[in-house]
Amino acid sequence: MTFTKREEWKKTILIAYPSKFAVSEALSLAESAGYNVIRTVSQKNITRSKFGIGKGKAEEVKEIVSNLEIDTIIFDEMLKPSQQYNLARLCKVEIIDREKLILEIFLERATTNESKIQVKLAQLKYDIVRVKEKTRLAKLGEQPGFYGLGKYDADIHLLDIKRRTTLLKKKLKSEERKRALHRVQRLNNKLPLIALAGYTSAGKTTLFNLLSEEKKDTSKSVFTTLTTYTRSFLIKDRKVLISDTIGFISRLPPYMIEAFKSTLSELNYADIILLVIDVSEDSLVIRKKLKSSLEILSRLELPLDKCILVLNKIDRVKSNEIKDKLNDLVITRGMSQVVSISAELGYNIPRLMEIIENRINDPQIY
Ligand SMILES: Nc1nc2c(ncn2[C@@H]2O[C@H](COP(=O)(O)OP(=O)(O)O)[C@@H](O)[C@H]2O)c(=O)[nH]1
Ligand SMILES: [Mg+2]
Repeated sequence: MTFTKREEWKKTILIAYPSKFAVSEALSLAESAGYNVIRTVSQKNITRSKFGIGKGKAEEVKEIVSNLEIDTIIFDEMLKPSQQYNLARLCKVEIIDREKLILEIFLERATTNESKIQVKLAQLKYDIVRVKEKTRLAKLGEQPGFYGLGKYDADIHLLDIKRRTTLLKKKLKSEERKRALHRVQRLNNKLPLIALAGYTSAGKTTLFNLLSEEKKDTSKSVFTTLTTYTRSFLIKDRKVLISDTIGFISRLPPYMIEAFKSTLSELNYADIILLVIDVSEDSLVIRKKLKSSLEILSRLELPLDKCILVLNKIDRVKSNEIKDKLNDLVITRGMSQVVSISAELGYNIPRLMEIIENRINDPQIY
């Protein structure tokens, strides 16, 4: 995954819908799961019955797989086990569909026991339909052991999955009890926590790296390196924590919601949430993403007044468009502050820091 060198990442073809948004989101997701996408194949309809894509396109993909020595195909849509199997059998490589890709990322990002359990539960849900398909195919005399349906041990069957599900649900209950305790500890820490939220590819990680590297906290405190995704940094000598989250993902199947929420658990403890939006996108996309971001935050019961709206990638917006785009975002009622930045170029970061500083010095918060 992400900790290996890029050259060691799996060589991957991405099959996605042709929209710019769909492709860029899928690329970011693939990248954060450690796949090296060297070719993107787009098709309008990727929900066809046999292979997901049409027969001709599938043959084309097969060619590319063998010519470029591809290891994996990422299919940016949910595939039925039979489709996944058919395509894998045709192309002779593993097919990672959208659900599987998201689950891999969740697993990598799950930091608490609770979120690990949530992700495992979601994985078992994903597996169960595939094990069923495997049994069905085996009865038909097929040998579904390779590629398509995952590398399950032969002895993993439905009963085992059900047993594990029951066990995990029990563990989950006890973890939920512990969570209350964890929250109390967090409050005792007294270190302000800033969490990053927003859609994939908005620039959260870029901003996270910028803030935590530039204003690095070099003291040898236990908090200096919490996890890969939470670091501490200094604002005018005051130590604060910052957490990068996986962020929001579109088209999430309902059974993954709990796992998704738990990968965002840092948001629950955050004093400040930086909601990062990519303003280089079309106004329509921006509006849509902002709207659903606010919906997700409210579903997670996170108060909007904790949020600072960070409009990122301002370097890619023409100056005459900036005003229009900002006017367009008047729907940000309830969000007390808005700041435009470029995380890549470091533009307006002092202003962002100032806003954060004022927030954490607000006696209403502490
Ligand atoms: N032009 C420009 N690109 C940016 C900016 N911030 C991030 N990016 C790019 O946007 C892409 C996604 O950024 P990333 O931080 O991984 O997004 P995340 O998915 O929200 O963590 C990367 O290719 C970044 O280099 C910015 O301010 N300006
Ligand atoms: Mg990121």
